[in-house]
Amino acid sequence: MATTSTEATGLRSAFYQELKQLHMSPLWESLSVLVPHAPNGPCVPALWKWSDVLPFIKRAGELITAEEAVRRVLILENPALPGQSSVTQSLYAGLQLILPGEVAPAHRHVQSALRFIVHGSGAYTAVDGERTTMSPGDFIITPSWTWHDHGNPGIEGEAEPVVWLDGLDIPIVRFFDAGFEEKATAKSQAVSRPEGNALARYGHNLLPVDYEPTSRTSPIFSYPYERSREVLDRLYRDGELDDWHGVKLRYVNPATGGWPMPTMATFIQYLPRGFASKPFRTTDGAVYSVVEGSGRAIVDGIAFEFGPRDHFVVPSWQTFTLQADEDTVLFSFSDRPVQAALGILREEKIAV
Ligand code: GTQ
Repeated sequence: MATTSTEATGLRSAFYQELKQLHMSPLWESLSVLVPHAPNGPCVPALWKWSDVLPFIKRAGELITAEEAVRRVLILENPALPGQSSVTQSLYAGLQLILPGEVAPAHRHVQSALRFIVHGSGAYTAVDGERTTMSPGDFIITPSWTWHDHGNPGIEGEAEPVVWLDGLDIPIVRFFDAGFEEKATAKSQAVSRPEGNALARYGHNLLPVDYEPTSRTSPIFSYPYERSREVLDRLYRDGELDDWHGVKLRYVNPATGGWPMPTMATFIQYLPRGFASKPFRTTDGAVYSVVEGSGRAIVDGIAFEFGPRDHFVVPSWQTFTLQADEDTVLFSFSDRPVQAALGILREEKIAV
């Protein structure tokens, strides 16, 4: 028997070698990896402390201008995916800096982008002729294929450097090999609408009478923190605390009730001081930005201690709990709309 098996092994590896020349391979050698019993991707959980990151952001600001860089961003790479510019297999995250007096020139691309303001106020992003001024905790959208430029009109020495989290579906678009990009001729796009116009039209449970959605993306570009924070507070006071999520809300496209972007879901969540969630797992791994408070995420038994402006990533299907030492607000984003559209999203609230 042993001889036969050794002989078989030898014959098989010779066969595999020959097969390679035809650019073919035997499924039975990789079946359990290709069709895993449960998600078995390479991503690991990781934490980026603001105190570690900030000095590097400042140095980037000294080394290159926003204009030269086009986008002066330090990418958050999953430690298990070095060089892939990915924080999970489907998501990109980065921290973008814009200094007073700078402009990041107008361009457009197929990739959808979200901005979550981490530090500083007074910079703007312009989409569709409307500028939105950024404040910490605001969630801002750049829809697929829309012209956008960023600027910080403040005076050097007076105005603040502004840093925000960029969340893009770069790996998804790369996966489909469907990326296009164009540079605008003008550095900044012309302003054709007053600030707040989109929020007035679409953000008050009303819509212009003849409005028909023309894209899959929310017509609101900005979801100000003030409003989200107020709702979290109110719902907590009304007793709506989930054992797994605390008070967790999803941002919506007010014209459809669906996700604000076709490829990325965004959430804002409140965990009161002393809250310890029950364990949870979901196939939509997510990137978190800590707005207020402190505590820890315990992912597969490893604790990641977080405070304001820290970022962390929880990969697909890894069991995690969230604990708050102070009243805590977390923003997060994931590829949930894609998984939901494909019918492959799975999540589990684990009872203990
Ligand atoms: O602001 O347009 O972090 O195009 C990566 C690619 C930001 C942007 C990023 C981009 C942008």
